[in-house]
Amino acid sequence: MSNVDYSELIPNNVDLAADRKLKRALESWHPKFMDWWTQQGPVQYQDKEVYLRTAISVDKQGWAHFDHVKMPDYRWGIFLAENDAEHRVINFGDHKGEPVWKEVPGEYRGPLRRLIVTQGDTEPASVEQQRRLAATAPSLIDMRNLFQVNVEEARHLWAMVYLLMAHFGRDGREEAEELLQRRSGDPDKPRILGAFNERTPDWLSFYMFTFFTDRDGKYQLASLAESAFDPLARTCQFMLTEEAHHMYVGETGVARVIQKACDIMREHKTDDVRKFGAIDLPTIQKYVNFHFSVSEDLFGSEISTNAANYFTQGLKGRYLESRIKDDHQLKSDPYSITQWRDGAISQIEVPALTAINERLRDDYIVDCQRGVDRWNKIIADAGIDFTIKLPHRAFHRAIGQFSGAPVTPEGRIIDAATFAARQDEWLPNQADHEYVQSLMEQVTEPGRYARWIAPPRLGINNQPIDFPYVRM
Ligand code: BYC
Repeated sequence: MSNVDYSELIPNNVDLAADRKLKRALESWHPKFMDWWTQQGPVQYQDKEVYLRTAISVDKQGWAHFDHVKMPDYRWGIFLAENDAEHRVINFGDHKGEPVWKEVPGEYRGPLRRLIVTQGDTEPASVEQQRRLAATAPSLIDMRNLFQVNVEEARHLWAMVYLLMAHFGRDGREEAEELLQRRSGDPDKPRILGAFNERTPDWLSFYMFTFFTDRDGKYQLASLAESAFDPLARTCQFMLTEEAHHMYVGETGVARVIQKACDIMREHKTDDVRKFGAIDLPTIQKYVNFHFSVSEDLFGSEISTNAANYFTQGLKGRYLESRIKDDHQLKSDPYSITQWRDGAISQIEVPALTAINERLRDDYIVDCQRGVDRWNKIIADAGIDFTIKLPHRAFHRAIGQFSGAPVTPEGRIIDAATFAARQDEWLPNQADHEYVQSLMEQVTEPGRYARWIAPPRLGINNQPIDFPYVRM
């Protein structure tokens, strides 16, 4: 069933009407979700009409419908990718070759619930992190993109809550409540993963977040899309379709900030673009250093028995598992990782099964580099001698073996005191934050942009860039 039933309070393609108990559970969660959205979703603008896309089908072609809607009227629904569970077999781990599961096997209830809750927790967290940004949106199209990302992250929360309520009984219902109780950055009830408790105080941070942190989302969702638990796999497959736009917002956002810096450098023959109200390339590099390192932490420890177990049990695979040419069980394969041992960085071979997190991080880094290369092309095309670089994987880490290691962005090991003293050179310092913050001003005239960012090349859904994306 690919078309979505919109006659229900909760649009869905999972035949919710046929399961009255589940339908009641979800409908009783709905007002609590709306309370959370009202209190923790975007500040102001809830009464404005926003040009949003809504999923109307899960077909690859034509899954989305665009129209002006007020955010509280957005139809948050439950969409699973096409059902081929009858034919799909498990791709990896000890159950390889067996039919995928439509229900949760009793012995894997705990770890599966944990994975779903961790994934679910990130979604409302990002909405909370971004809730004040509209007040300083650099243009209407940017404001619209922010709101699009927000409503879809909230839909991803629905996706995980559906799985919890449909497959984990009372425990799942309790977890669904708690997903609305934790708060990004709250010391007493923080969100689960580190990056989701950081602040997103300005638009450069927002673009970096959607480039780097949403990309962790892509890789985690792709790994969960391999799961033997079919409802989780299909949920994540459809979430990936929406996720692509979020990374596009990040990549093009940073690209436009770079473009503006380069335009000013050329026009005024100066590196001091701050004098002209733009963001200089060294500051952009510092933001890259911060967001990349914090997002790398989201992959967990390099050597992880949790990840090995998830893989062996068939709960979470590798990125594009079926395209990898090996036995998909990793009983004896090695994998080379970068290690931190006795204050030095070296390569070591470890059992591939234990290095699943690191392999995913490696795939992620390659993907990040591709985007950074595209940013660098803008700089090179402007004839400017500057290269944005991803910092070394050991730089500024808080999770895994490099946690707290005093390593520079170039990968040079220094003593801890020097590292502490020089951090301001590598990460956005207070003055950088204050400068970027000082540029943040709201621009709401269609087709006009704040002076620190270039216009986008393309509009949304073939609309012109000066379209009224938010009706103010
Ligand atoms: N912060 O073996 P380890 C997205 C904990 S983003 C805090 O290293 P494991 C999105 C870990 O829980 C994608 N704690 O890790 C993006 C464990 O705790 P216990 C979100 C952390 O379990 C933008 C201990 O450290 N989805 O969708 O192999 C906007 C040692 O565990 C962190 C997922 O993450 C951390 N960074 O892997 C909106 C997928 N890292 O057991 C949305 C689901 C580790 O000692 N989650 N710990 O209590 C997972 O697959 C895994 O939980 C992780 C960790 C990859 C996160």
